[in-house]
Amino acid sequence: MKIFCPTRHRRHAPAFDYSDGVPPFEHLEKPSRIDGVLEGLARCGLTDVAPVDDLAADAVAQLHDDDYVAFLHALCEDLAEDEQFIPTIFHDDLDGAPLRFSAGRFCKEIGTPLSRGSLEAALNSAAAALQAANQTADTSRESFALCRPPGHHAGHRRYGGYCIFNNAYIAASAIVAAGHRPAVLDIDYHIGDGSIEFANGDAPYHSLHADTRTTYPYLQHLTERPHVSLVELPPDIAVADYVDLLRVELAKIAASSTHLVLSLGFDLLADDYIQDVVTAISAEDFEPIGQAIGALDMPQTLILEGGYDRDRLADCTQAFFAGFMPARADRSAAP
Ligand code: OKP
Ligand code: ZN
Repeated sequence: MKIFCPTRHRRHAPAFDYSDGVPPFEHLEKPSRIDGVLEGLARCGLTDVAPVDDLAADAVAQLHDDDYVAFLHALCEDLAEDEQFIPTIFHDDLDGAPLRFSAGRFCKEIGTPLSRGSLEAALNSAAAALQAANQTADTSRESFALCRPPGHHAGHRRYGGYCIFNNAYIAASAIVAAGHRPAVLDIDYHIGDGSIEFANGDAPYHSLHADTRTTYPYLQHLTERPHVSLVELPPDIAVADYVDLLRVELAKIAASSTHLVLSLGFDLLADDYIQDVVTAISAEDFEPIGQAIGALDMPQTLILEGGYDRDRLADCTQAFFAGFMPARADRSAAP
């Protein structure tokens, strides 16, 4: 499996995170997460790492709105090297306001502070997704993009939830452009409310996620619609039940699509600090999850999303690929 690792992701390094009722705290969507994932991959012998230096400006311009991308360019350029930017005002009549007071048009959550390097890092993260998708489309072999910042909360014209550009749909769009029919399957603990904006008949969206009403992004009226399949996880879910729910989505995807784009978050891990409704999933439990997904007999592009327990990310990654890689091999050996 080829691994696509962005080389500029450290340019985005949010210092503080914000949540209701607590003082600002250390931001855990941090550069060292990638080191944890790489360590887990190496333990599985997965060391075919391609560094990605590119910026996917064209692919991002095709997916996201022009005024949103132009805003990010102008803002990041305006920031001092050591500055972290969070908007202060949010209402619907900010068009034409001074640059720093217009950000509330696009920012939907203040736990995603931007810095001078954030745009460069987000474009580089999108480039990793794009290269992984192109490699899978060209060779039918699985690829893994170590995207950072993550992407599934980023919509056409909004950032937040640690996400700036939608890496999974950057990948899906490239696979569509190559003439295939991908499905996006999101196993991050959170729903990809950004990804949902991009779901369509060419690239449907499937997600298993914690209750969206009581967990980020706290959406109260989310419902299924054509090309969007949503599975809410019950509290304290354990791996056997999780894999049962997962198999139902995998069967739907097998019936409708030719390629898989996997939004791979490791924040399903019990007690990841981000969980409002906790799971009963251990690091080792990622093995049967990886196994079930790897057995889906179609080319797969994996896109990193969340997972914030820096000390256990390597264990989660190792377990996932200990299940995933043998399942890929078995499936290619099948007659
Ligand atoms: C990004 B990803 C909850 C605060 C939530 C944002 C969470 C972003 C998750 N008290 N802060 O892993 O889906
Ligand atoms: Zn998440």
